[in-house]
Amino acid sequence: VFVTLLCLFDFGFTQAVISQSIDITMKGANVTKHDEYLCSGHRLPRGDTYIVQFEAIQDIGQAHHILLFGCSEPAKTDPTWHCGQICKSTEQILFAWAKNAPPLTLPKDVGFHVSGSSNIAYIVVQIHYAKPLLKGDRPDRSGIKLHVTNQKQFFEAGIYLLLSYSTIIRPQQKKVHSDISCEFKASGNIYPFGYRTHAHSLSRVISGYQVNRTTNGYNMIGKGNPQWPQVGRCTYNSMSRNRNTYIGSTADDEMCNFYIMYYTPAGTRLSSRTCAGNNIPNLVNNLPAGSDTELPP
Ligand code: IYT
Ligand code: CU
Ligand code: CU
Repeated sequence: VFVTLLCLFDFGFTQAVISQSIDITMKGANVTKHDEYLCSGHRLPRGDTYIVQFEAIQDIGQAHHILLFGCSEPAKTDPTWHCGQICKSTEQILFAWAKNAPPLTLPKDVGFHVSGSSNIAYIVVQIHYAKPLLKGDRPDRSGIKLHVTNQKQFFEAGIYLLLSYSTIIRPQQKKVHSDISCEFKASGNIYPFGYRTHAHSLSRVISGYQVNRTTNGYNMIGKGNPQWPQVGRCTYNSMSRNRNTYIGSTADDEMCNFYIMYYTPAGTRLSSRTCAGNNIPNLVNNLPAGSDTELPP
């Protein structure tokens, strides 16, 4: 393995590295209402491309959050659209930005593979605008600047999403859990290096663990191995509500999402991208104390 690595490094120094940046921005969004979700699609340059850094571009609109999705084809060809649908077929989340987040540089030798032989030819940017534009403002062009290279990276980045779909949160409860667990095998080592949690107003804490089934150890996301079961837990407080709450997409519903950003040696990316539901309840029974302790606001 060591020799292979050295060869690759040598190769890297003799090859010209072509780097560029690509702006994935709204193509002039007219925001007229509060809480609008608008989308714009961008065709990527042909040929294998590796994203190594994401940086927010803040134009004049008030972007509450920005998401990037990979598509083989976007849902629409309009410059901007109300994003009920993002891609023609399934979308693949690539990056999420929320207010004040600094640029994300991937670890050394890690890239998100897009275009070329990947199934991502387009990137769609989705922006949640909290407020309408002011009178006289020009259309908004906020988005994300991608720093890319055409040089193959030794490691390939991916996102694995843990999510719940069948939880019902009864009213007037101090603590309701929604648990997620899956087991999977990968052909190479998996190194998690970032995570993102997402839920709605009743959510108090979302925790994600990697479980070593040999030692039965529960670690917060760290270094992985090919036997890598994952557990996620969302905890809700419904004391303020007199009705049932279901999983769904509106603010009246709830969600339970734990996104793991990981890298693996190129070519060994996980074939599965999501873990839905509590598939190994035993794993969840032994979650460490503190997994559902409310966090400071
Ligand atoms: C019902 C639910 O939990 N929806 C989430 C997770 C989700 C993400 C993707 C569902 C599907 C996806 O293709 I990517 I189907 C959800 O909608 N999460 C939002 C974004 O829409 C991704 C979020 O901000 O995490
Ligand atoms: Cu938002
Ligand atoms: Cu949501």
